[in-house]
Amino acid sequence: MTTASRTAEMNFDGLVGPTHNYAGLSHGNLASSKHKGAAANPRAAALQGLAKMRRLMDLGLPQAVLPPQERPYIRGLRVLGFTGSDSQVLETAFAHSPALVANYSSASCMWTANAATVSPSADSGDGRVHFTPANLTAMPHRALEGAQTQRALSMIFSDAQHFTVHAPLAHTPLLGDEGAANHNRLCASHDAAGVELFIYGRDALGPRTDLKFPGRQTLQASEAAARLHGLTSANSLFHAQSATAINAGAFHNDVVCVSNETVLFFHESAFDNPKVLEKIMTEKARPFGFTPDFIMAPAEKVPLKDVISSYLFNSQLVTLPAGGMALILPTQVEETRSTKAFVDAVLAGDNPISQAYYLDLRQSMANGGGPACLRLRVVLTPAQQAAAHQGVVMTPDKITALEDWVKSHYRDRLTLEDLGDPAFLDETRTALDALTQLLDLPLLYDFQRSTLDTRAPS
Ligand code: SUG
Repeated sequence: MTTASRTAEMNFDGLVGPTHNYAGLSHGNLASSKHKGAAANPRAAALQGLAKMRRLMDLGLPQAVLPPQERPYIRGLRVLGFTGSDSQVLETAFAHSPALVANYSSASCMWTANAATVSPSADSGDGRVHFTPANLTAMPHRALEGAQTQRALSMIFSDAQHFTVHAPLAHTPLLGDEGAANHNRLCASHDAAGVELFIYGRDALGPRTDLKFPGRQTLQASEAAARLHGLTSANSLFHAQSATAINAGAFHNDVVCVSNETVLFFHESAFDNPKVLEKIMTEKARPFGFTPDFIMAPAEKVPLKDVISSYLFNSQLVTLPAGGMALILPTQVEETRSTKAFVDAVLAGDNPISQAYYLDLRQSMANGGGPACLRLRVVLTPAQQAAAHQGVVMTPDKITALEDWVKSHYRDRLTLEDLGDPAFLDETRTALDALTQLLDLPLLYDFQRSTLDTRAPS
């Protein structure tokens, strides 16, 4: 691995799995509902994701991947009482309910911003990086991810001297946890201690009647993650996402907000009482030696509906090795007049953001996943970078190897009818088996451990 000589933020992108499809599973996610039943192109989706990773590496940024999870998830269907060979389990379940199999076949773990909440060792106080895998309780297809995420993170960050991978929080409406998609971190620079900002959609113990779509992240889950990670009231802050944003289709906070080092880049409608948030954050930042840069898009210049359709704030905001920051945006932002004009104004303005790159991520975008959804940020010291599993760290050659792997194993057209086909199950397993060799993660998947074992995954 190209171990950086300094503390750096490493992006762990979700490698898009071979079952990428449009099943319309996410109520409150307008793109997911709109594309329900459309034919997907898993090959293009995976190649678009890899092209994004290559682009960030070309900018000099460290890059890694999280592997796709096992889908269709046969062991999960066995737990529901389907029996026989793996092919029979799939066929019987599909005959019973194609919609059920769609839930057990989703490639949704590609959006690794939802994989976990991560606190760097500079914040946690015990010298370790802490991970809490998200339970994703709000959506049935995503609620399957937590246990497998925990396993993958435990294999990649196995060194207990440097890392603590917690269990996902319990699957209860009280503790709905969607991971880093509702978590920001402000700091003077990535190697410094900072203030972690948790944005929740719902206080599960308080009354909230103004949501027409699910507020997936609860205050109680955010507080639990902060406690588990050793954060204190000095370096954490909890604030509500606005009902206006959720009801307009911002099902995660990262649809209306992104942070990097001193910058909080957000829409006017992102939060309840944004001025209060700015004031408290400014006070909390002071002992950490920085003043936050709040860059807010006013609703009169950038309508919320343009934000939701273009995913302006689901951009990656990265610190360039030579200094300054760049936005990595979906092409939809360039194609939308109000958002393009706003980005141009930000680039010309007096703030740390000096560059913008527009990338084609249409396959993921059609399910409501932009550049920021596709990555989990992990700040690592040089020693932690060296202690992480090197097989998932990207080099230009490894990206090429993964592109070749996609080209030889992925379909370029997938519909909901295909999900019940045992031949497709075999295809996905052949692909995932080959992947574990490429990433040096043997026995990552349940089907590699034992196809006859019907117990719930560990
Ligand atoms: O959870 N879409 C995902 C998109 C997640 C985006 N992530 C962040 N904003 N961080 C979701 O709603 C759609 C799957 C389908 O309909 O087939 C889906 O799961």
